[in-house]
Amino acid sequence: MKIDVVSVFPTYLEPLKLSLIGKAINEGLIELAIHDLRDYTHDKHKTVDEPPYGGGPGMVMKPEPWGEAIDELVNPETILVIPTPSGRPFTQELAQEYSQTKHIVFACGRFEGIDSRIAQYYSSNIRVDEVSIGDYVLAGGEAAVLVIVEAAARLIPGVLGNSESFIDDSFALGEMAALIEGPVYTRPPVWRELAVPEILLSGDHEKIANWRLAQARNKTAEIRPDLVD
Ligand code: 6GU
Repeated sequence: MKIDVVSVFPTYLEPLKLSLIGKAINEGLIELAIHDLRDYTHDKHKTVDEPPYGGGPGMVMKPEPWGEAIDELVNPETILVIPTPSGRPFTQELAQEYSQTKHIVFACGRFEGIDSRIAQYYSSNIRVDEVSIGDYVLAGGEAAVLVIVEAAARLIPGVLGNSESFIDDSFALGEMAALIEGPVYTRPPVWRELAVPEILLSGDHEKIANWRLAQARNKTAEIRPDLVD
């Protein structure tokens, strides 16, 4: 999988080179390139934003530098992802889809966003996803890209050490579909007078699986009733 990220704060994306994703890059499972939007400007001040037409607060990102950057990076199979609080919700299902995508270009807007003609223009030739990671407002798309790439990358076969370790994730698709994972424990068996539930020490794998499913259902009903049928 190839990932290109365009941003006015390219160093914001450096954490992608750490840990799980860094390892996947070193192993050739992911190819990552980070681009500075200002490299696609031509004026002395490397201008990327201007006041919005129609008035209002803040600044809007000009289409020209974005057009030059995206033209250089995309091919007909690329998905162009534009993180924005006005996008469609980013979900585990979309993470799964992105994990199977050959090439994604992320366009990180700052300020009040990118001139809407960018999404409009590229939509007629390639898939353009305007995506939001939640109901709150960030100062720019960079933090959202960290979230989206991490969620997708760990689903690429070979990226996680143990290929089973995402099967019962909260929100994983499959048997535990749309359930929040229940509590987890490791040694010691008693810590500050708190004991690990006895059933987990029983060695009865069927009983343990049923217990975990019940725990997941209870926790989901309690804190995410919206996920329960
Ligand atoms: Cl993807 N971008 C910004 N700027 N704010 C957000 C967001 C994205 N998702 C939620 N809030």
